[in-house]
Amino acid sequence: MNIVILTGAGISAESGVPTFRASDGLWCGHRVEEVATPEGYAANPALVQDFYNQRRRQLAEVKPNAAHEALARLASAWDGNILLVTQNVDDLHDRTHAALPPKAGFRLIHIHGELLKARCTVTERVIGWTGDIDPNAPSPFDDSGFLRPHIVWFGEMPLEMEAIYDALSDCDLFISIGTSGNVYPAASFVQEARAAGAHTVELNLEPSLGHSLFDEKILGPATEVVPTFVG
Ligand code: BJW
Repeated sequence: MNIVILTGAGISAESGVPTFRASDGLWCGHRVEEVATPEGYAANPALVQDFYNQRRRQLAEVKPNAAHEALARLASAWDGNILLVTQNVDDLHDRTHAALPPKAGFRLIHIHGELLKARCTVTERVIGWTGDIDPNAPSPFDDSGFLRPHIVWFGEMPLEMEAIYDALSDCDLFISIGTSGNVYPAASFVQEARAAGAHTVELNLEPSLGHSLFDEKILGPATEVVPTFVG
């Protein structure tokens, strides 16, 4: 049996990583267009780098929670394929999976990029990056460019789409965890999974925009509902 799991900001909320669309959420104090679009970056790279530098620093203060751990246990016990697609740019899934032996048939994709990576604006080369990015420093790969956060902003192409659609087309179970369903193409994955005949399950604190597309809905905090569902 092949499983595709989609996670959003809600799975990391109880680790202390703010979600986006809550009233006290991540966009609070910023217009989305200012910090999460290529146009915002072009207009004010220092503001955008500061926003992501702060969030990169916050990663040192947070830890994976019981929901991340339950998914890692599932992945290490499961005999079929599991594709874990996260919209989150934190590294909390990476940390829990790295703590367990590698498992054939398991793959983690960060569809919206990763805070702990930077990308050259000219060559598009990606490198691991744990400190602040200096908005004025030339790129180490091409000194006519800069390093930018390896993040998928609005209007940019999400990562690894071919692998994701391949897995969705051959998926028996689709589980969506802690995402509001506001952002495409991730919000439409449930429809792809349904078209493949998959059973669809939503685990969320509040129903997502696309909640009617799920066969099963379990409401509650991720640290409770995910370990219970995964068993
Ligand atoms: C809990 C909880 C707890 C809380 N326990 N749960 C129509 C079709 C296709 C595209 C578009 C379209 N209309 C417009 C578009 C374009 C656009 C888009 O979707 N716009 C919308 C606003 C409508 N999309 C794009 O531009 C994307 N690119 C693209 O479409 O390229 C073309 C293409 C088309 C088709 C196929 C392939 C390509 C790119 C989108 C990039 C999104 N980037 C961001 C910022 C990234 C970096 C950063 O972190 O700064 O990604 S936006 C932001 O939203 C972030 C998130 O990953 C994403 C999703 O948010 P998420 O995770 O759902 O968080 P919230 O806050 O919305 O919800 C939190 C949830 O948690 C809630 O449900 C709570 O209930 C729950 N929760 N506590 C369990 N304790």
